[in-house]
Amino acid sequence: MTTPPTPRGALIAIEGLDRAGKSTQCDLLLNRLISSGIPAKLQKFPDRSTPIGHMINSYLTSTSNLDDQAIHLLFSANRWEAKDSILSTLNSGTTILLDRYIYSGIVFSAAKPPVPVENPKPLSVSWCKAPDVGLPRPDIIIFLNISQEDAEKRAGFGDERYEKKEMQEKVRKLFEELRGEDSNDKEDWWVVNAGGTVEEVAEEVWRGVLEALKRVKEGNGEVRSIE
Ligand code: NYM
Ligand code: MG
Repeated sequence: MTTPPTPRGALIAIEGLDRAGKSTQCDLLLNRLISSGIPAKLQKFPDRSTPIGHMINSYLTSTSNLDDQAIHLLFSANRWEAKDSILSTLNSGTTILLDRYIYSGIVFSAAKPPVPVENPKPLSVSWCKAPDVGLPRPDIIIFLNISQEDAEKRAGFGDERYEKKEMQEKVRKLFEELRGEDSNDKEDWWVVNAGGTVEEVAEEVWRGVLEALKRVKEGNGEVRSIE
């Protein structure tokens, strides 16, 4: 008698602006999955623990300066270096929660103000997406949507690069564009109102997770790729 193959894990991306509550929700979700008997693992991007991650960390904490294109490609390389481990983890039946993924990669780079000499125009969304084409595509992108007002009520920004009001406003707009315009991926987005209590948000996030698990069950077992 042969045992049926283990169904693959789901690939679930959690996205949102800074202070939307992503890390809190990822921790709660990880516990809930595991206590429901669903093997799961968290993968945070940027992963600051690798050599590429160290370079990203010094850029974000402003101990180093990098060209806008170069840092963009490092964020993408930081995902590529995790690709094999993501795929083998999923194929062994473990679900992965991504705390940020290519979508943060696209919008944060495209939101940067142009530098007149080096970049007379902002980096375009299509340029920013290109290096991520071919990476594993999430079964769902759970977007923690927080209003400007609610975001402002939360504790102040940290002092990392990008944690400034003007930048966050551009990021918000670009996330909206990405969710609306990218008709190819439209069905992938699961927008959650992140303005509620931690428990309320966790409930809506959980419904997104159930949807992702259903998609995996109904799919052909293959992990799709970013197109
Ligand atoms: N960020 C994150 C990017 O600019 N590009 C990327 O590809 C990713 C994954 O890094 N402000 C930005 C968004 C955040 C910053 O993330 C650090 P975190 O989640 O605070 O460690
Ligand atoms: Mg941060």
